[in-house]
Amino acid sequence: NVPGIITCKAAVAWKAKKPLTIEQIEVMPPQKGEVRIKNLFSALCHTDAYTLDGLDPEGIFPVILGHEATGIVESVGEGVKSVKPGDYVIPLYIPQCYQCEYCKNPKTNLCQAIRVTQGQGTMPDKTVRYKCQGKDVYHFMGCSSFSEYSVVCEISLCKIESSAPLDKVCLLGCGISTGYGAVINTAKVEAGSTVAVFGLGAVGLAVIMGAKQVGAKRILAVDMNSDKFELGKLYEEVIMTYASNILVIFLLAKQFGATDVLNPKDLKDKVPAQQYLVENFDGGFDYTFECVGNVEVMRTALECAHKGWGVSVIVGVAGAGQEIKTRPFQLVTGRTWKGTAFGGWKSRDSVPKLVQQVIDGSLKLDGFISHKFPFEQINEAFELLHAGKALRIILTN
Ligand code: NAD
Ligand code: AHE
Ligand code: ZN
Repeated sequence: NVPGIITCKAAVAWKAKKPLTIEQIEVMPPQKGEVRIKNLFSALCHTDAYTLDGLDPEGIFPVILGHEATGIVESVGEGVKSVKPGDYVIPLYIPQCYQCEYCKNPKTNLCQAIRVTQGQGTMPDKTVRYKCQGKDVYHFMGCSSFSEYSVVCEISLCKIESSAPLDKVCLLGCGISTGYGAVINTAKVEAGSTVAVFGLGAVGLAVIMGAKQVGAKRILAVDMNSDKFELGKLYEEVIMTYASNILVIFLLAKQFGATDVLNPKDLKDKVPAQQYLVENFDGGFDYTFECVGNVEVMRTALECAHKGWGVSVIVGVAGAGQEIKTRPFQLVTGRTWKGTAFGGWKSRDSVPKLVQQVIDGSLKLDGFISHKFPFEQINEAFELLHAGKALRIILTN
């Protein structure tokens, strides 16, 4: 039987910087090579806010945001073989087609099969599958998880174990996989290394978790947001004590494995942070990770990487027109500047393995979840993220 149009609820971003509105939308049936999924849980990532704030050069409105989710297949289009209705899935904003030059190159996870149309907010045939009040609504990062139903390409999906905690493994759709993969795949941090992490959101904390797991001997956690968390009980694993907020952040970072903490605002003698770090941390770090999206922090992270061998990984996303700079001498004297997308994971091969690690308990996600909201509270969720008062907020779609 040919699937029909589904009318369902979705959070539509009509314009940049405006709150989303919960709307009734029409979701068209999946075309050739496409899959329609029912989203079960979706989490907010800073990148959703980045695009909603109009900072994304590929940002296009009206759009359905969201790219960190779990779902269940509702129907499949012509030729779809790897999933069937009823399968549990995680949508992947970096697909894996196995055919393109990038999928065939072990050095990258950046499948390019649908990158151009995905960046234009459409499906590969340059049309969209969402309508609201008679108007076309664009796709986002090939996922658009802030909707009851989404249409995604088969290559942008991986099937996962039905026994997985579906309300948690949505985090493997972006932030946690990215931070963890930045350590394992992009930097390939060795045991005994020293590591500095800038930005203690879910991504930065996942870097700390990965660095601890590979046996880093020293992990410096850097953040400057002084009112990051509300006081009081934040989430199951960590009962927040009544301490200064920045201390709460650092308690949390220590919870994940940080051995040292720094709030750059505390640098009394106002030397540049990188100078302070080089002078006070044995000449700098073997690996540094920027998980903020701030080009100044990116420079600091590079310049506190150790002379001769330090590697700095950019994870943060900086807006249109933003550029990084440093003296070439920093690189000439042995530092390496690199970046990561989705932690370097080849997505359809890797995410099911990460889900398995969650099922067998070797990868823990609870500490990253600060709030669980009904879908209708999505605007409040964005406010909390903007206010720096949340880690990952899970929405029940
Ligand atoms: P978040 O907003 O939850 O966390 C950012 C943290 O940085 C906050 O704790 C904030 O207090 C801190 N911060 C802000 N300014 C700072 C400064 N000047 N110095 C130190 N700390 C500072 O964000 P997130 O969801 O963890 O994402 C972090 C970044 O990574 C964002 O830019 C996001 O777009 C990007 N991201 C990239 C990828 C990728 O594939 N490359 C994947 C996911 C997220
Ligand atoms: N459209 C944005 C892209 C920004 C960006 O770098 N995105 C990351 C993922 S962030 C997920 O939270 C990424 O994987 N990029 C790879 C790609 O192909 O875009 C912009 O700024 O242009
Ligand atoms: Zn993300």
